[in-house]
Amino acid sequence: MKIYGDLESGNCLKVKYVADYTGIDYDWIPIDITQNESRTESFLAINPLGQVPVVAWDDGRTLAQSNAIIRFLANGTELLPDDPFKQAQIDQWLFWEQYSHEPYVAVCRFHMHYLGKSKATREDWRVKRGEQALDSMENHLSSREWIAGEAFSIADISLLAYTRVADEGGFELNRRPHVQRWINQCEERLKLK
Ligand SMILES: N[C@@H](CCC(=O)N[C@@H](CS)C(=O)NCC(=O)O)C(=O)O
Repeated sequence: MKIYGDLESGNCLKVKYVADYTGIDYDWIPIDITQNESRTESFLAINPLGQVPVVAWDDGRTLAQSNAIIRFLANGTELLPDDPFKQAQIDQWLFWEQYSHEPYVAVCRFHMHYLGKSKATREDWRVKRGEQALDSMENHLSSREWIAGEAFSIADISLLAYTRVADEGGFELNRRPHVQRWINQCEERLKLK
């Protein structure tokens, strides 16, 4: 399996985290999105949408969209229970991550971290939605150990990717102790520290 990704991208790191945790063998193919490497003819042949992450197998199959990829890779592992309702509980957080968290937290981080722009130049409406997403997580995690169900899952990995670097987008993690505790737990599980 080949993972095409940029190591600065949380969406790509989700895939790496799941592959490393579950022991899946892969080749990492670096794609530097700042150098438009996701727009070359050879890359567009793998993902016509021009985005990383994308995964390719020797038999010609490809799969894009970080949460679809991690959901597929996690099948049959402890990161995704077999029970359909428990899977749906995880899915609700994967969808929430893409609709209510990533477009705000990750895009503010892109603005500052990738483009080198100042915190003051972030879009107010986007900052507001990012703060709301992190507050929702703080509230949710105040009474639970993990994001979905009783165990560490791909819901945690999906949300971890951009939450752990939210400070690079100008968001304060210091005043969110439950989120911080959860980040530490996830990082320990993934051996990121
Ligand atoms: N919803 C997609 C988002 C993918 C995405 O936005 N990828 C960015 C990097 S994080 C990218 O490839 N940007 C380069 C481009 O759009 O040209 C996912 O979850 O995989």
